Amino acid sequence: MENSTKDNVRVKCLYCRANISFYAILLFYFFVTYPNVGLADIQFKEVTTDAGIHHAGTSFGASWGDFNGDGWPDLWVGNHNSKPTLYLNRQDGTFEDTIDQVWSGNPRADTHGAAWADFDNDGDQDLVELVDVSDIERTILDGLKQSEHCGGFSEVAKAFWMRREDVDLTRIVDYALRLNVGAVIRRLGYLLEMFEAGAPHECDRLRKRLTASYALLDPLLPAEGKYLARWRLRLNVDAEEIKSLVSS
Ligand SMILES: [Ca+2]
Ligand SMILES: [Ca+2]
Repeated sequence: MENSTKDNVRVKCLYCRANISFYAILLFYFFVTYPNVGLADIQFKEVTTDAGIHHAGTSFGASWGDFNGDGWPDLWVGNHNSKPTLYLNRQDGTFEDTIDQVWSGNPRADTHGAAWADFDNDGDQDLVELVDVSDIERTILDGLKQSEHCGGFSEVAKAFWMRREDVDLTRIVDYALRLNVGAVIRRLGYLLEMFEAGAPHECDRLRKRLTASYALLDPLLPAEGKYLARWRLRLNVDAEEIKSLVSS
């Protein structure tokens, strides 16, 4: 009985070896007869310039999405530390850079990855671009200085409100005084008081730097609205409008 079992095992092993040998010979014959089988019949052609892709430089991310909802994929390229590009698909194998028509953010942003998705669930695709931020205080001051890169004063106010518990008031006032840009000092003081976020001492430090001239609260909007002597600002954005915006 025991010998019979050993014989069975031996027979099965021989059968396995025979099978393996058979398939090895079959594969060898197959590849000798058809040497190109297994290599995909796909080739590539350099069409970057012809397609209208012109930017050369570092980028940490590129993402396909249908920006205009025409069913053709468009391409967002973050272009690290330089202005991004949004290549609109012309549906003929070429693309058009439309970034200046649709975007006015910080052209020196430390951009990384990006992704398209319908974040607000309204049926069209939206884009999220991840940006490295050194610290929140500098970022807010950058926004107050160059509001055109972040959508205007209201957007900066919104960002401040969302991160108000993370903002170090002494540090942001220190930064503002060191930066020494009159419009920034005025807008920061107004922002702190509007949200009742600033300690009186910090606002006093800012007010001591004020000069007689006036600045616009939002440099992107027309020069209109009442003058606020306390911060030497012309209020071309309504404070209540901003408050309702940030609380929505
Ligand atoms: Ca498209
Ligand atoms: Ca959407």
